[in-house]
Amino acid sequence: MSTDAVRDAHLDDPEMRDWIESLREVMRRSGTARAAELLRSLQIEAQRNSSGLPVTSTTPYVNTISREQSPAYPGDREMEHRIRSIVRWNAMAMVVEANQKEHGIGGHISTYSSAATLYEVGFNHFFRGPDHPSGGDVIYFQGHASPGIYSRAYVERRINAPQVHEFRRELGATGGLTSYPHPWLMPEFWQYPTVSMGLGPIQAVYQARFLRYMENRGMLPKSDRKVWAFLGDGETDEPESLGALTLPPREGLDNLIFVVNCNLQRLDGPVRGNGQIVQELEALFRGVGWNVIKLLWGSEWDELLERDTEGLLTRRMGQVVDGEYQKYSVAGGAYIRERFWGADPRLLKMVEHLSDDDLWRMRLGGHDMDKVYAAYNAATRHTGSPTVILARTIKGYGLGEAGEGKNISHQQKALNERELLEFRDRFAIPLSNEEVVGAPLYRPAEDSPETMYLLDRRRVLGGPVPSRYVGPSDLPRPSEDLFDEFRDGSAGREASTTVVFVRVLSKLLRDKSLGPRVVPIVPDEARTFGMEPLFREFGIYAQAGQLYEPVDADNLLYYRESRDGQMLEEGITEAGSISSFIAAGTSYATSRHAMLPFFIFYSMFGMQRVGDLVWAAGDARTKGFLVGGTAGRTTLPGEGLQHQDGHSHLLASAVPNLIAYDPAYAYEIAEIVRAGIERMHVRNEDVFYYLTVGNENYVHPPMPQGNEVRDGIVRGMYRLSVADAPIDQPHVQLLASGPIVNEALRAQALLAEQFGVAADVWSVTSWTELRRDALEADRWNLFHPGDQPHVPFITSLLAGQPGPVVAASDYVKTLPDGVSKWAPSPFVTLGTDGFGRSASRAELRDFFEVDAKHIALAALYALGRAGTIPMTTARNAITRLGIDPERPNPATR
Ligand SMILES: Cc1ncc(C[n+]2csc(CCOP(=O)(O)OP(=O)(O)O)c2C)c(N)n1
Ligand SMILES: [Mg+2]
Repeated sequence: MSTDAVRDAHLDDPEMRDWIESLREVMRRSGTARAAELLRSLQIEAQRNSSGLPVTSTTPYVNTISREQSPAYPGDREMEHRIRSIVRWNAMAMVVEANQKEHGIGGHISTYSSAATLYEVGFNHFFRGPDHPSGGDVIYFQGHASPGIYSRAYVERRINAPQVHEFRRELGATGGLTSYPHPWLMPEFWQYPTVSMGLGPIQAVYQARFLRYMENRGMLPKSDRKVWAFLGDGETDEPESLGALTLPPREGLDNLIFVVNCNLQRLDGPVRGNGQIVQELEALFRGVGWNVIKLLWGSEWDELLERDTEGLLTRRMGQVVDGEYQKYSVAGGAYIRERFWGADPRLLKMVEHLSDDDLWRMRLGGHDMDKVYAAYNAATRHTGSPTVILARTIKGYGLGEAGEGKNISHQQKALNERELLEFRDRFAIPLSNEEVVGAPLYRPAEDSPETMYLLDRRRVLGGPVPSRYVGPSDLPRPSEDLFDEFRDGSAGREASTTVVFVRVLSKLLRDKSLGPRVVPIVPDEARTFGMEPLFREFGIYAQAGQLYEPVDADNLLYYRESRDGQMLEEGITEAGSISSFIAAGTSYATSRHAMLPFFIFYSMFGMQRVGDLVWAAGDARTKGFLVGGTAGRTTLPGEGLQHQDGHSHLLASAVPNLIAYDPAYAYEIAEIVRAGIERMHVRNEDVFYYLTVGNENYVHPPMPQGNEVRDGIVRGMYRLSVADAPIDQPHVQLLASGPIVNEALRAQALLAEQFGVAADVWSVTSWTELRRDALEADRWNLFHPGDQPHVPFITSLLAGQPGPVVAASDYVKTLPDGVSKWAPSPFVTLGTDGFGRSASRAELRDFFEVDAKHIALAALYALGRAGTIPMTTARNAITRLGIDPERPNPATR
C-alpha cells in the first residue's frame, strides 16, 4: 500500500487541526460526556442542513478500554501464567494422544490454544460455581474448545488421568470424556450442548432472558448471576448466532456476556480475509444496543498507541484486512515491519527502537491476561445492556510452526517431537526431553502452590465449573382430579384437539401448586390456537410491563403485558421459542427450580424448522411438552404445502428421548399430559414430549372403561371400538391415529353397511412408541435365544384378532410401516406422502387417499388377498366408492 494512500491529508489541514484541538480542549476541561453532547448537537445541526452525513456504529480499531481505565490485576500473574501453561499442555496432549492411539478420533488443539487466556481469566476470577451466593453462572463453552475445559478439570483434580486418556473414547471403561459438551453423556459436568455452531449463542440469549423472567416472577431471588457465551468468529455466520441479538438490549439483559474469539479463522481459512470481522461485528452489536468491548491489542501496544497523537497508528490498524493480519501471525517481525509499519515513514519511526523479534512478540488483546481481566471486569459491572467482548487472538497460539495462524490449524491433531519440545519450552512445562516424547499428561502435585492456588480460586468463586445439578425435581404434582373432566367426553359438542389441549393447559395453569411453574411459550401463534384468553388471565411476560394502553383494552381478552406475566410470547421465532423451552425445561438443573414449559407452534415449523435445537434439547435433558398445532397433512385445510405437516412425527422419532403422540380425543390428551408430567418429574426420566393437535372440530367420546385403555394410550394403542358382528363374518382391524381415527370409524360403518365386513377400530396414539417397544423386545429376544421371548405390545394387542390390518394416519406411510412387521397378520398402510395442497379437508383426504372410503377399499383389498372374500368385491368397490384408480400418485405430484 502506498504511503500517500495511508497518510491522511486532513491531518495537515489547519481547519481540521483547529476542530480537533477544540474537541480536546472540551474533553480536558469539561469531560467526555460534555464532548459527546456537543458532538450530538453538531450531528443534529449537520443533519438539518445536509444529506450525506456518515452513519457509523463502529469505533476505531483499538481497545475499547484504555490503559488508564484498566484495573490492576487482582491475582498472582506469574502463578496464573504457569497454571494456564499447564492447562494448555494437557489440552494439547489429550488430543495428540487420542489421535496417536487411533487415527481419526479427532479433537481440536488450535481453538483452545487461541482461547486459553479467555477461559483461564474466567476460571480464576469470574466464573461462578453452583455454591456461589448469587447462584452459578451459566456458561456456554465453545464446543471445540472442550479439551481445554477438560484439561482445567484435570488440573483441578475433578477428573482423573484414565478419564483423560479416554478423551473421545465415550465407550471406554471410564465412560470417557465426550468429544464436545454433551450433558446427555456427562450429566454432572456439561450444562448445555453447543457444538452445533450457533446454538450456543441463541440458547444463551434466551437463558439470560429466562433467568430474568424467573426473577421478575418472584421464582428466583434477584441476583447478578451471569450467562456467558463463548463463540467463534466463524460461528457468527450462523443465523442463530446473530438472529436473536435485538432481544437482549431491548430487555436490558446485563446478565448476558458474549465473548467472541476473533482469531480471524474458521475451519477452511479466514473468516473475512478481505474485511475485518471485528468491525463488522461491532457495527452489528452496537447498532442494536449492545455494550461492545473491543479487546484487540496487548499491553505491548499501549505505549505506542499513547504516542500516536496524530492517530496514524490507529488509522493503520483500521486499514489492514484480516487476511493480512493473519499473515502477520505467521510471517515474522521483518515482514510486519515492512508491511504494517512500512506503510508510512512516521509509523516506521515509531518502532525504530524495537527489534524484529520485539515486533513479532507484541501480543494481541485476547492473549493478554491484564486486558482480558479489564474487559471481563467491565462486562460484569456494566448495567442496562448486554455486553459483547470481541477478542483478537491467534488460532493455534503457542503451537509455533506446527499450526499457529495457519489455514490448516483447525485440523491440527499431531505434533512431532521437535514441535513438542518447542511447546514445552515456550510454556516452561517441567518435563525432560525424554518425558516429552509421547505428549504425557502433566499436573502439579496436590499440595503444590499451583494446585492450591487454583483450588482456592474456585472455592472463592463458588465451586467447580462447568457442573450440572443432578437430583430430584421439585415440581409440584397436579391435583388428582385435574384431568377428570376430559374423561367424560364433550357431551355431543364439537371441539378440536387444539381447543382441548388449550383447556388442559389452562387447567394446569390454574392449578394452585403446579400452576405458577407452567410456562406457555408461543411464537406469535396464540390466536391461531385459541390461546388468547390466557393473555389476560396470566399475562404476557414483558420486563418493562405495559407502557401503553393496548388497542383492545376494553376487550375482555385484551393483550395484557406485565412484568410478572407468565406467557412467553416470543414473536415470530421458532428458534428463539425453543431456546426458551430449553431454558425453562432445564431450570430444574440450572436453577434447581423445576418449570414446566409448553411450546406451542405450527407443527410444520417445528421439527423441520428447528430440528437441530430439538436435538440439543434432548441432549440437554430438557423436560417439557412440544405441541405441534394445526397438524396433519389433511387435517389443516387451506394453507397449502408449506404449512401442511405430514412428517413431523417421522422427524420426532429420530430424537431418542422425545416421546411423540398423535392423539385423537380429549381423554387421550389429558392422559398423555398426566403421564408425561409423572414420567419426567416424578419418575425423573430424562424425556420430553411432542404432541400433535389439529383444528378439526368433532365430538369427543367419553374414555372407554378399563385399565388397558389408560395403559394403551400411554404405550401407543388401544381398542376403541369392537365390531358388533358374528365371528364368522369377514373381519379386519383398522388402526388409525389423530383425526384419522374418525375416518376409520366411518370406514367401520361403511364396511358393515355396504360390504358385510366387520371392523374393529384401534386408536394409535403413538406409532413411534409402539415401534420403540417392539424394537426393545426384538433386541432382548436376540440376546436371549431360547428364553421365553418378549412379546411386543402391538403384537400382544393384535394377537388373536381376526383379519388383516389396515393402518392410516395423517402422516407419511413410514410411520405405520414402522410397526407393520410386528402385526401378526397382513398389513396395508395408507398415509399422506407428498406435498400438501390448499383444499378442503374432504378433498385433501380424498386426494391423499386416507378418507373412510379409501380405508374401506384397503380393507376389502386386504381381505381379497387373504382369500377371505373374492377380489372382485374390492374391484367393484372402486366403482361403488367413486375412486378413480388411474389418477396420479399424490406422493409424487
Ligand atoms: C452447524 C455446524 N456447522 C459446521 C460445524 C463444523 N465446524 C466445527 S468448528 C468449525 C470452524 C469454527 O470456526 P470458528 O467459529 O471461527 O471457531 P475457532 O475454532 O476459530 O475458534 C466448523 C466449520 C459445526 N460444528 N457446526
Ligand atoms: Mg475462528
